[in-house]
Amino acid sequence: MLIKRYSGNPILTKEDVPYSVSTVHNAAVTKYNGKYLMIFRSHKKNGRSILGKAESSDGYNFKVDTMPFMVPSTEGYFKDYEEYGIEDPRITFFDGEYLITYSAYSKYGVRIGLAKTSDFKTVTRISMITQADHRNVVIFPEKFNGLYARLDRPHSEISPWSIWISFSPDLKYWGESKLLIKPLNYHWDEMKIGPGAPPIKTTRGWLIIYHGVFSTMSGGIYRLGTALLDLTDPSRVIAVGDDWILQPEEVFEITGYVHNVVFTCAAVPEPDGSVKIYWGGADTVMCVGTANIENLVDSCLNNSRPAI
Ligand code: BMA
Repeated sequence: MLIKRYSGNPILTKEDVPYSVSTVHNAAVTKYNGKYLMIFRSHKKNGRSILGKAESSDGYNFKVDTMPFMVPSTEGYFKDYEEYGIEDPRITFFDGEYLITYSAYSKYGVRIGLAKTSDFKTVTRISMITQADHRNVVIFPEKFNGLYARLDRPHSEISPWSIWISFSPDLKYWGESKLLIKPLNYHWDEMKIGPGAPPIKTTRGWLIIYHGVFSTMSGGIYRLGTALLDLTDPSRVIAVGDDWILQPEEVFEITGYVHNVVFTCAAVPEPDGSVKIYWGGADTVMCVGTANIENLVDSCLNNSRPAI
């Protein structure tokens, strides 16, 4: 088994939140000031989402702030595009700042917002960095040829829910987009795929943990898989693992707000070569597990499926 589930899962539930929410899931996690900092998504009881903050000294036991960290904007440009809620944050540490991407829902569709913070007390919105029908943007922690890079997931009828890469000189304006990985027919990820955790640098390439969905008669099943991108040119796919690395198995992954979901927005590499992978269980609770990074890379390289 590549991922060892933490025996104390779920690590965070709505009972741990001091304000009224009905779920705690799809969280970003990063290290900040020697601690683990988590920004998690919660459904409010009107069905729309907000982001909360929790802190931990060991990555397993989290304490939630008394107030939400980010709620839909009530002013200016952002207000129109966040009206239906903000979801699924991802954090990348870059040049002393934490870049936070999140899905912004409104009557205009789903777009990706970019915000930043350096202290997790105040947060500044920078820009909406996609048009509608994009989700799951993860920013690389390094530049390539002077450009920021991100993985994203536009959706269209001809090329549904696939993983692309885009580049930017300033984090606001993105281009040079290229399709990297498509869902594969009659495969665990055949319906849709999307970037999960921000890319992890390894000696053999950028390790990508992504989600894939298989449609069944009782709804979709969300699982996690791996891919490896070239270290100096991440628009080159080295491999996409054939097998999933995690699927819903615990009761709190199988049933909940949305049944049969494991969905990741965060993986925190540790100095000992392990990685803590965080995932939302059934869109209801937060879970964590550990894996060895080299083992994930080996499994991706040794048993691959075509990228496109
Ligand atoms: C996706 C997103 C995720 C969610 C998943 C399963 O489309 O909405 O936030 O975890 O569906 O419901």
